[in-house]
Amino acid sequence: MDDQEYERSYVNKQSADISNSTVRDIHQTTNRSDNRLLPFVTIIAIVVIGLVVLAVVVASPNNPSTPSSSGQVLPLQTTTPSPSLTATITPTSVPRISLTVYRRTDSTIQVTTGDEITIEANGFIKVGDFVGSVDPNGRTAGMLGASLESYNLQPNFPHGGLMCKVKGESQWRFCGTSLTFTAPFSGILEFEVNDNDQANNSGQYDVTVQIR
Ligand SMILES: [Ca+2]
Repeated sequence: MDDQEYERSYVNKQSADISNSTVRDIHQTTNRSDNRLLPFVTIIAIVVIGLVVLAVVVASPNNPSTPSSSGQVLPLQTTTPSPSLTATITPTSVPRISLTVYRRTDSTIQVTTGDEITIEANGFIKVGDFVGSVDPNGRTAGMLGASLESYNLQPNFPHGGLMCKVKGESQWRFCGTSLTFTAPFSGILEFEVNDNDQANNSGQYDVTVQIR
């Protein structure tokens, strides 16, 4: 090997050494960079995961404590179904007690204090040749408007009309074709035809009584 060859060989060796050293330095530098970045990458990953979890929790529609825009906690909304009202009211059947009346009648119908008594009546009674037949409402005047008070048991009630009371009451009630009243005390119901001469009468009133 002459001097020139030795010089070229030496230069090539130095170049190779320099290249190897550079590659080694770059590799070490890269490793150091990786080692410094690792903690930051880990922290960023944890933060991103945390944000995703928080977003999912906040966006949950069933979250009862989702704050409103004003910062207040809204109550959990519940849906209460409206009740369907299907109850059917069936009227209580009140027994009807029937009897006929053509004169004073002490019935066997017992009432108690506070009972609501409903009486209905129809039919006709001929109260005399002069007046003729009347229904339970009676008649207030005879022919040509003549007064009939003198033929009455109860002067101020229509002649021949149906009257009633609870046994023990001092005054008759005018019943007519329909009357509802409250029993002032307990007792039996009494009926009467407002006519002071019943011997010349014919016919009858058909009466029904309901007690509630
Ligand atoms: Ca009569």
